[in-house]
Amino acid sequence: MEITECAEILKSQNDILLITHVRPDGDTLGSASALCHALRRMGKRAYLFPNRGVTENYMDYTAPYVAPVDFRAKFTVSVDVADIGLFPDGFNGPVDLCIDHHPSNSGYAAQTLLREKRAACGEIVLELLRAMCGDVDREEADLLYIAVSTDTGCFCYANTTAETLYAAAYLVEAGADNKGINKKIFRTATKERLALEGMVYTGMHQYRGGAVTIASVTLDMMERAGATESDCEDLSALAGKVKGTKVGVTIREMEPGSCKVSVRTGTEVNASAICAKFGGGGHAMAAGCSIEAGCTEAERLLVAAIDEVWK
Ligand SMILES: [Mn+2]
Repeated sequence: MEITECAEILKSQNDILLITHVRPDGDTLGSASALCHALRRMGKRAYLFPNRGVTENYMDYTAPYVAPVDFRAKFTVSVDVADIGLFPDGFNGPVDLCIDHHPSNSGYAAQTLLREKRAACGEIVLELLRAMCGDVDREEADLLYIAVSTDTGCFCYANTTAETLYAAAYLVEAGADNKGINKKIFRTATKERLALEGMVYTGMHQYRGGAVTIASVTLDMMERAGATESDCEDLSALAGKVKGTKVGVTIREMEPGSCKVSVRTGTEVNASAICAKFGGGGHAMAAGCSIEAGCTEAERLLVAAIDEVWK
């Protein structure tokens, strides 16, 4: 679907409900909130479906857009939601329009605006708002800057393109508070998060001469650090920071005997193939799975799986 086509559809609708994904990140929340703000600027009733997973960092930004319990939607739009399995708790569909950038998008919506090469949904929504309203205002610029910067690790990850940087430049010119947002999201951490990181780094194990680094986040570590869920964003990036690592694995104990695993790789090894051994999947360089075992046993199983996949 063309951007202009999508803009026309939204212009013709009212009472619009915007859906963000489960365990919402800055991209889904920033993109959906910016779209919501722009729709209201056009005189429409628009709200975000109340997502229970919004972490503290994003609450102030999304609060003005959350739907009241009696809101009756006539048109539903999902933003950054690749599949129905990622719907937020309490939402079951259907979805009229999906705006997304995940190559894995399953096509569950009646219509889909998909741009697989875009690093963030925020880039797509920026284009959409420019087509719909001609510009973005300061509030939308902040929200879209959050979207674009968070999905690219503040423009550090390999998904960052010239288009991403043009989008960021446009948003800063439109009044986005890039300094304040960068400080708050990328340069500030709770002391609980930092204590947890310290334990994770200290407890890492390496295999195959340091090419495989495995980090564990146990319930005991969480308790000793006094950490909560909002202290746990992006923990899967830590293992890959160790020099020489080609496969970075993070094992997170969710409850005793049950772990969530995330695998990050370079081009040498397929992360998805490793996770497929445990019924999981994802992208070639970033994948995940669950293992019903404690962290120590999960680590043993993962080392064996990596040896099978990476001969
Ligand atoms: Mn995204």
